[in-house]
Amino acid sequence: MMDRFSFEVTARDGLARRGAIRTPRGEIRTPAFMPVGTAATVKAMTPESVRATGADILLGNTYHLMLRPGAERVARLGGLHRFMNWERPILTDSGGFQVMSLSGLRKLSEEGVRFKSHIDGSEHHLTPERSMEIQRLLGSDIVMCFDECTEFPAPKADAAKSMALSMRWAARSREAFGDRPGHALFGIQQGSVFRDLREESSSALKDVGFDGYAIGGLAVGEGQAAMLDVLDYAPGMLPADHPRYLMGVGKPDDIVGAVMRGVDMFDCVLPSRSGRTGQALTRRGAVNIKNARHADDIRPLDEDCGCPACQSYSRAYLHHVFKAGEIISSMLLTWHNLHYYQSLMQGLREAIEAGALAAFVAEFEATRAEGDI
Ligand code: PRF
Ligand code: ZN
Repeated sequence: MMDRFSFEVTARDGLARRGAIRTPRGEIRTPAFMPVGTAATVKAMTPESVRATGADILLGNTYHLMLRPGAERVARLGGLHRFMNWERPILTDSGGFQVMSLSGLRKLSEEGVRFKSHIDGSEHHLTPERSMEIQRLLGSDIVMCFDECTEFPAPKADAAKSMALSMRWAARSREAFGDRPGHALFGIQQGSVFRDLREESSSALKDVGFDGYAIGGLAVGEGQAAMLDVLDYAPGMLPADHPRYLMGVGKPDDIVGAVMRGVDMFDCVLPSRSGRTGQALTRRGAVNIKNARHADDIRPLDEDCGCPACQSYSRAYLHHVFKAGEIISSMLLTWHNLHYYQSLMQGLREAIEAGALAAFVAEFEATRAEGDI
């Protein structure tokens, strides 16, 4: 049925999958990268320009939007899609992760999390039920379960306790979400770097049953090698006929490694945030546009990039506008970075379709330099 949420794997190469998530608001080609639009904007970009980079879906945040401008207000204004002028799918994170990383005083209980806003110090309570309500008010297409991201490192007993709480919250999230045709609810696997906890978490989630399954609690300081060790087994614990989403990841090589291990969806602030701090991510590696050696360089960031920053501007100009603190610096570097991420995803999708992922990855690795180029 047209108005339902569905996922189809259309090609495989090793463990990697090429697929399509279909929603009433449009199709999401997987493997997919979701630009982060935390506060109802992908910073420094218009929605039209985000779409022009090739994005099929954005990520929004319960935590930020509940504090400002407020979920009930967004609902009165016609929902997040209309509010921010993005009519395609939106996935919203559930708030718990952002509470722990951003808010002031917070108190965790079985019920949920009490916390003080990082904006004005006001007091709030977030529970699985309230998180589901906020994400419904926003009009989110893909809703995330309310969970606790276990800190790293954590003793195994603590990781087990935290994971068990997240699994009870997942069941409450499922119950509160109800039946909403055309909208999806994703469970979130936790368990830190412990294989048996990851297994326990997956079976708890599968018992409840979700439309998609996320891998949470990674990219929290364990390092790439430890993350990839977990990804050697974690995706395989999740149902093959549903999308798998690795939350908050990552650098281009993290994404490539995770796609090879069977992950379908990603989000990360890296391309947008580093755009604003003067770092361009390219096929050949990172370019630090602040560096004085770019001041007289007439070349673009990347000769082979089709983005507006590379088509029409020199490194010298990008260096100048960054040093001068001009707004266009953030705009052009963010555009380039998001374009690079989306072209990487397109390359991965085409490689999987062609059964040529190994060659694509070899080329990806050979082209990249460590450090600044
Ligand atoms: N849980 C939620 N959001 C997240 C994470 C998580 O574990 C992570 C971990 N990298 C990023 N964002 N709900
Ligand atoms: Zn470019």
